[in-house]
Amino acid sequence: MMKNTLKDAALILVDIQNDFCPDGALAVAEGDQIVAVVNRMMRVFPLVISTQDWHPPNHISFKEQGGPWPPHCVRGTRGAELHPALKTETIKYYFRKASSADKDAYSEFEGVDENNRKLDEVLKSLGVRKLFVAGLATDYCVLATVLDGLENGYEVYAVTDAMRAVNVNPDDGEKALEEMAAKGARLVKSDEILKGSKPASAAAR
Ligand code: VGL
Ligand code: ZN
Repeated sequence: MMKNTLKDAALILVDIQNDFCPDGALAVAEGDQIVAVVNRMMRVFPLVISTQDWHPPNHISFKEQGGPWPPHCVRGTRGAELHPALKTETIKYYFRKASSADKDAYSEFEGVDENNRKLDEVLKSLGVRKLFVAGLATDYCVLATVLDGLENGYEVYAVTDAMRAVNVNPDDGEKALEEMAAKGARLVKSDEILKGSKPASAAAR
């Protein structure tokens, strides 16, 4: 199904960080279970990008500042680190977002890499046309990133078994998937991607 279609594709790994995994500060149920799935998927993509929620200690989204969340993903802490089992060898770019105290951001399109480049700029410069989005959490940063990807003109695939939801309300994750699909994203399973795909050559990365 996906044969030969991943040449101009990027795998975007959204916020696979300790604080969004069980025992983390903003734990997502089964958040850690996606790690094995994304580790398997990476090898068929010519480009893999990882992102992080990266807040200062007094961030506006934290309850003490009137925000909705417990403190999480504070820059430089263990909770903000990527899950230790995530394979990083093929990750080419790292983006971080929501780094200033007075502004929150859910979409990874608002983040910057180590050279202060925006995600859209890097993707366009590399000729990427398709985004495969996985990560945490389905109902916040994955949703916002998928919708922004569509708005920025990409063909967007949401890899449904490689994401988990916060589910403040029990069906938030389901609703997020419905919204993605309604706006034009394609919902796929990691197996469908892996089935017809050969490993990407290291040179392509
Ligand atoms: C996220 C809630 C707060 C996310 C980030 O990465 O989905 N959710 N900050
Ligand atoms: Zn956050």
